[in-house]
Amino acid sequence: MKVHKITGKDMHEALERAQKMHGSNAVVLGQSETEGGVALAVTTTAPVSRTELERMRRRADELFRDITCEEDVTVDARPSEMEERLLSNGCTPGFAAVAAREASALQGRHPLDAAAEVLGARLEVSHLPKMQGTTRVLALLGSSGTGKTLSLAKLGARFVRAGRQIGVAALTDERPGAMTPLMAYGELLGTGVTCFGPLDELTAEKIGAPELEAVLLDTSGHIEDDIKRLSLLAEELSSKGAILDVQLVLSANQQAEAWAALFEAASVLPIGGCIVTKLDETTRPGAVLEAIAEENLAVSFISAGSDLARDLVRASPDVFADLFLRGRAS
Ligand SMILES: Nc1nc2c(ncn2[C@@H]2O[C@H](COP(=O)(O)OP(=O)(O)OP(=O)(O)O)[C@@H](O)[C@H]2O)c(=O)[nH]1
Ligand SMILES: [Mg+2]
Repeated sequence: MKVHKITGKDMHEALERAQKMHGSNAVVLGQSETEGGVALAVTTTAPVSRTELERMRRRADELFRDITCEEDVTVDARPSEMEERLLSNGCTPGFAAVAAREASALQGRHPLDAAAEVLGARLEVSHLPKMQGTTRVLALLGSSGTGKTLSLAKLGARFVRAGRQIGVAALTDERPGAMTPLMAYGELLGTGVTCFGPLDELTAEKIGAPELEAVLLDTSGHIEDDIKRLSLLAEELSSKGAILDVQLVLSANQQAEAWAALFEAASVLPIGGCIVTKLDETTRPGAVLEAIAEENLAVSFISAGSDLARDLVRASPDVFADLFLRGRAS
């Protein structure tokens, strides 16, 4: 698939030249005024998909932008291997094109090494360092069924293994049976669970500050209610020298609209990072990573399975590059 730039002193002449050079099947992708008249971007290969049409249009824009470029030039609009991989792993054409351009500008590397370097740096890694003398309340916020409770249990297991002194608490909605899994995890971790019902007062003391180093706080999955309660908790904790660190739990197999709604609603809270779950249940992990990168949010952990000990992996540039380019974390 090629995109050609044709110029003429006016539209009529440019169209005539396009037809003469590329036949009557030539399709005009775009037009632009030039100093000497008008420029057209044309192709003779009909795009097979919307994505391909978008890519061709972008190439046309590039041709128009480059005012020093000779007339009647042709550029190859075939996507690079990196772009192909990003598109098939769920990224948008715009994201793929910009990343590919940045990678091709890196000199002296194998193209895939350059791609990994660019993509690994697309997202920040969120760290959860120990804070001497301050309780960090890590609240897991996300819509129902995204994996909040299981991620909390996996995180808890990591903290306990590392000898860190933690507590477990939950904002509950009083659904019968909703707390059963978390109660079982609390027993397994040896922490128990402090539950806060919709009418219970949330205080720093009740949640475990300042004694505990960290408290893992599960939420109910009713985003609006959870956010209201977490906003009050943020104020309460900061007045007592503790901090609230909200981790957004995003399931990789959700629709982009669900992630966007969560980002928007949670923007009033202190967001420390994101936990991406269910990466084993999508073939397009690039979509959720791109959505997080667009929000300038960091990622703390990723999850690709329900094994308590094995399936929570620390985020890193290598993990991001693998997900973008290979569609899975190695
Ligand atoms: N395959 C897979 N399953 C997961 C993953 N994370 C969680 N699950 C499963 O997803 C289901 C929901 O997980 P929960 O942790 O209960 O989700 P939740 O967000 O707490 O759900 P609610 O409390 O109802 O809002 C469970 O069956 C988990 O085992 C993952 O990374 N991969
Ligand atoms: Mg839950």
